[in-house]
Amino acid sequence: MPPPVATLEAPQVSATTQAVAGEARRGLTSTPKSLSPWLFYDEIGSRLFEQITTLPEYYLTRTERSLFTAHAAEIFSTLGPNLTIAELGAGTAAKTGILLRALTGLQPHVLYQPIDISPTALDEARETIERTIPNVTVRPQAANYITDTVRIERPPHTRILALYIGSSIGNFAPAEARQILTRLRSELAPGDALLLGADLGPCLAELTPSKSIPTLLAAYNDKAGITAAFNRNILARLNRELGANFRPEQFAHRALWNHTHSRIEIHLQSLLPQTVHIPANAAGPALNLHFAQSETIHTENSYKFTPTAIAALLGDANFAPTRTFTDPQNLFAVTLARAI
Ligand code: AVI
Repeated sequence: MPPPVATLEAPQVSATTQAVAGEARRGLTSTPKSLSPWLFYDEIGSRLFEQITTLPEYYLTRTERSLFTAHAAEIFSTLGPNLTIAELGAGTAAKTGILLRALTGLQPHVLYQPIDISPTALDEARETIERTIPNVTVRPQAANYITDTVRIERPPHTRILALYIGSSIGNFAPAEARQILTRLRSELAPGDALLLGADLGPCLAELTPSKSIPTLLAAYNDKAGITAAFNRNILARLNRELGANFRPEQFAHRALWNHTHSRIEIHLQSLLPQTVHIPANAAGPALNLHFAQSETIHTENSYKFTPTAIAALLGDANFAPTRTFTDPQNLFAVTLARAI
């Protein structure tokens, strides 16, 4: 057998690690410093987010779920028969079961197409839905709906109901949000529909009652500190994946309401002057990052909407809102819209 040949090939770096390295370099060498919220969702961060959705202060998930339970029958009677369902950013599809179960009561078979960047979440979604809801076929698609065009299958004689729920739309700046909905609309035909979940803003002139700013702030500053752990995990992830030496406990979790932009902003604030090292990687040479005391890394925006703003966003993407469902406290809105 010939001796192994020494090669000068670079060590293999996964596409994800390369993207993490690129985003860390972009965001942490910018002024002000920022990191994109997609970095939250590694395995640990996804688990922490699941915990957030069960917190007493985080009203979003349970309120949207209660709206689905209360209005699923009405949503499907408005839409009529022969639907197939596609979901952007489905994750483990925890809330979607309510809608699928209601639909299987109205048509003999449902094709459900969850789309998500995480193959593990999609596996879990398929396993749970097919095990617990008869007559649903799950056809998952691992894709990044933010950057890639997704394919939505249309069985003969069916219309598509696209789901974009959980107020994920709120984690994008208005122009990006319009782009996501416009790209989704390009996969649909007139007469198809969209169900959009969006968190409502505080102190809204057009809604009585409307939530208070303290209620909103509490959802992002929970007493158990899970949101703080979720936020700091972004630094721990850079340590794990890039060999950085962040000390996450030296950064405080900050969530504040930005009235001008109608958004919650999440930051990590340096508690002292400090320097952090990130070794050289596929994205470039080593970095020594200096943090002044109180300097922040902006890690997320969570936009909050008025019903008028939701209608305008949908209209810009060629959807016409047909019904909006809100809870008695006007915390959250689920809007049904027709593709036009
Ligand atoms: C996923 N997204 C809708 C959440 C939100 O409320 O903006 C992410 C989150 N960030 C902190 N807590 C929850």
